[in-house]
Amino acid sequence: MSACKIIFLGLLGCGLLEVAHAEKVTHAPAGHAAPEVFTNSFLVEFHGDVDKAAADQVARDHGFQNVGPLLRSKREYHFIHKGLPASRSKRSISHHRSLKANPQIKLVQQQPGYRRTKRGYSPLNSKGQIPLDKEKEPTDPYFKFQWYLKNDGSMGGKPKLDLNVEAAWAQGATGKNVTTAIMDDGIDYLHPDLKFNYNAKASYDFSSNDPFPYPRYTDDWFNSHGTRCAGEVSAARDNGVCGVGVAYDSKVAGIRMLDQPYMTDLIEANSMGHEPNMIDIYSASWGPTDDGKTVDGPRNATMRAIVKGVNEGRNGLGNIYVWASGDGGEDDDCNADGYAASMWTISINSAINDGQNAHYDESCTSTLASTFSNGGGDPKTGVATTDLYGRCTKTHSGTSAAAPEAAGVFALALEINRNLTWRDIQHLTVLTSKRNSLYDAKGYFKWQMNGVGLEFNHLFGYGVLDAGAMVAMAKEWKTVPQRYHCDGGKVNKTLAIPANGSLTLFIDTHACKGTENQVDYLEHVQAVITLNSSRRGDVIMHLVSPMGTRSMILSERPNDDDHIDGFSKWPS
Ligand SMILES: *[C@@H]1O[C@H](CO)[C@@H](O)[C@H](O)[C@H]1NC(C)=O
Ligand SMILES: *[C@@H]1O[C@H](CO)[C@@H](O)[C@H](O)[C@H]1NC(C)=O
Ligand SMILES: *[C@@H]1O[C@H](CO)[C@@H](O)[C@H](O)[C@H]1NC(C)=O
Ligand SMILES: *[C@@H]1O[C@H](CO)[C@@H](O)[C@H](O)[C@H]1NC(C)=O
Ligand SMILES: *[C@@H]1O[C@H](CO)[C@@H](O)[C@H](O)[C@H]1NC(C)=O
Ligand SMILES: *[C@@H]1O[C@H](CO)[C@@H](O)[C@H](O)[C@H]1NC(C)=O
Ligand SMILES: [Ca+2]
Ligand SMILES: [Ca+2]
Repeated sequence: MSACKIIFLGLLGCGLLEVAHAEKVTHAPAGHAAPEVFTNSFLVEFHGDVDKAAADQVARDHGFQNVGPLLRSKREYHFIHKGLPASRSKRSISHHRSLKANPQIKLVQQQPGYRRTKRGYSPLNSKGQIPLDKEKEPTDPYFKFQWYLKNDGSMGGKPKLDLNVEAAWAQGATGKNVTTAIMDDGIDYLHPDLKFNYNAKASYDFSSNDPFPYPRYTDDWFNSHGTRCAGEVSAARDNGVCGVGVAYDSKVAGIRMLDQPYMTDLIEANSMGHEPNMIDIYSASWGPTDDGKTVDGPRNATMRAIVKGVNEGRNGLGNIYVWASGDGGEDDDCNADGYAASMWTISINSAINDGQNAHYDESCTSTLASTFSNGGGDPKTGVATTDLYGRCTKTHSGTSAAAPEAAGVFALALEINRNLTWRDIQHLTVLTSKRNSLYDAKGYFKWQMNGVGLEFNHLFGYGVLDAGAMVAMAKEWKTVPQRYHCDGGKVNKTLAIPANGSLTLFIDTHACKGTENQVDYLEHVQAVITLNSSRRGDVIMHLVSPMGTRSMILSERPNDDDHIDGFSKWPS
C-alpha cells in the first residue's frame, strides 16, 4: 500500500474543503463564476434521432436557424436565433419555453458566453526580405531569423538552444501527410508560404459558419494570430518566401473560432471535434483570460469533444491537442486553466533564446515541455513566421508562439511512425525533451529528479522539445500497453484548512490491485478537488507521491480574491 499526500496551505485565508483523488475525470471541471452573458445560441437535444432536414424544420417553426449538429450527433443541434442580440445579460425565457414546448425536444440550453483570449497577441508587424546563400540549409529569407529552429548564438541567443529540427529533417521527417489544425482567428490561406500546404477539406469557420476561415480585417491586424501560428508549423521550404515551418511538408488546416463577441461551449466543442480522422493535431494558443484570478476550463460539450477526440480520433489512435500554457506570468497558475491542465492536452510553456523563461510564463504541474517564444530583451527577435496578407513577421511571441512549434515537432514524429497514439506522443515528449540550458530567471524553480530519474522543472516540464531525438525514438517506438484508470482513493469528509496553517490529507491506495483496472505503471495522476476559501488566491496545494516527489498543484495567486466559487470537482 502506498500513501499519497495532499497538502493545503491556507495562507491568509481559511476555508472548507472536500477532496477526492482519481485517475480519470469524466465530468467537465467547474469552479468558474456565473456567466456574464447569454448568447443567441442554443443547444437543442431531441428525444430521438432527427436528420438535418427535420432539425432545420423544427428550428424554422420556432423562428430559429439550425447551424448544424453538435459533434456529428443526430440528437443534439446548435440553433441560433437571429432576432436575439448576440449577447445579453439575461436568459430569454420565452425562446427557451417555445422550444421546450415542442414534444420532440428533450433539453434546451441557451449558451452562456465567456471570454477566451489569444495568448501573446502583439500588434507589431515587420516586413522586408534579406536573401541568404547557405548550402543545404533552407534558402528562405527569414530562416536566419528563426533561431528557434537553429540557434547559432546570434541575436543574443545561446548556441544549440533550439528545437534541433535539422536533425529530424536529416532523418527524412518533414511532416508529409500529417495535418495540424490551428484553432484560432483564421488563417491567411492565400499566403504564398502557406497556400500549398493548406488543407481546405479539414478547415472550417465556426465564427461565421462557412468553410472559409479567412481572417477578418481590422486596422490593427488583430486577427493575425492564427496565420502566424500556421507558418510556424508548415510554412513551405526553399520558396523564397518568409521562413520555414518546423514540419514544412505537413498540411495545416484553419479552424476559425476565436472571432465572435463571446465564446460558447458549442463553438469550442465543434472546433475540437472537427474532422478528427483528417486532422492529426489540434493546436490552441488561447484560453481563459490570463488575469491570475480566473478559474475556468472546458464545459460539458467541449469536454466530450476532447475525450472523443482522444479515444476515437485518428481512427482510434487519438488526436493530439497541443495547448499554450498561458501568458499570465508568475501571478497566474496554469493549473487554474482547465484546458492547459487537462491530461488529454499537451501543455507547452515557452523559453527565450538565452535559456530563461519569458516574463509572461506561467508555471504548473501539467506543463509537459517547452519550446520558444521571444528573443532576449529585443522585441525584434521574436518568432519569425508568416503574417497576414502575404507578409512575414519577426515579432510573434507569447506561449502562443510556443505551442505551434510543438505541434510541428509532433507532426514530424507522426510522419515517421503513423501508429503513434496520443499517449505515445506524451511518452516520447517526456523521454526526449532536454534540460539544455533552460533556467528560471528568478531562481525559484530548480531542476529536480523525479522517482524514475527524469529531470523536470515546474516551469519547463521535462525541458525543451528535441525534434531529432523524438523522431529517432519514434522510429523504434512500440505503442504503450493499454491504459487503465483507477480511482485511487477518496477523502469524503469536509475538513477545515486552519487560517495561516496547513492541512495534510493522506490517501492510501492499492492502485486497484487484483481488479481489472490494476495500474502497474503510473502515467497521469489527478487530484479532483472541491474547496471553498475566504480568499481562493491564498490557497496553495501540493501533491506528494509515495516516493516523495512533491508537485505544487496550485500556487499562490495574489490577484484571485474569489471567496464564493472556490473549486468545484476541479481536476488538477
Ligand atoms: C454532460 O452532461 C450530461 C448530461 O447532463 C452528463 O450525462 C455527462 O456526464 C456530461 N459530460 C461531461 C463530460 O461533463
Ligand atoms: C495519409 O493520411 C491519410 C489520413 O490520415 C491516410 O488515410 C492515408 O493512408 C495516408 N497516406 C499515406 C501515404 O500515408
Ligand atoms: C503500424 O501498425 C501496423 C498494424 O499493427 C503494422 O503492420 C505496422 O508495421 C506498424 N507500423 C509501424 C511504423 O510501426
Ligand atoms: C465516505 O467514506 C466512508 C468510509 O470510507 C464510507 O462508508 C461512505 O460511504 C463514504 N461516503 C461517500 C458519500 O462516499
Ligand atoms: C494570519 O496572518 C495574517 C498576516 O500575517 C494576520 O494578519 C492574521 O491575523 C492571521 N490570522 C490568524 C487567524 O491567525
Ligand atoms: C461552498 O460554497 C458553495 C457556494 O457558495 C456552497 O453551496 C457550499 O455549501 C459551500 N461549501 C462549503 C463546504 O462551505
Ligand atoms: Ca518559406
Ligand atoms: Ca492562465
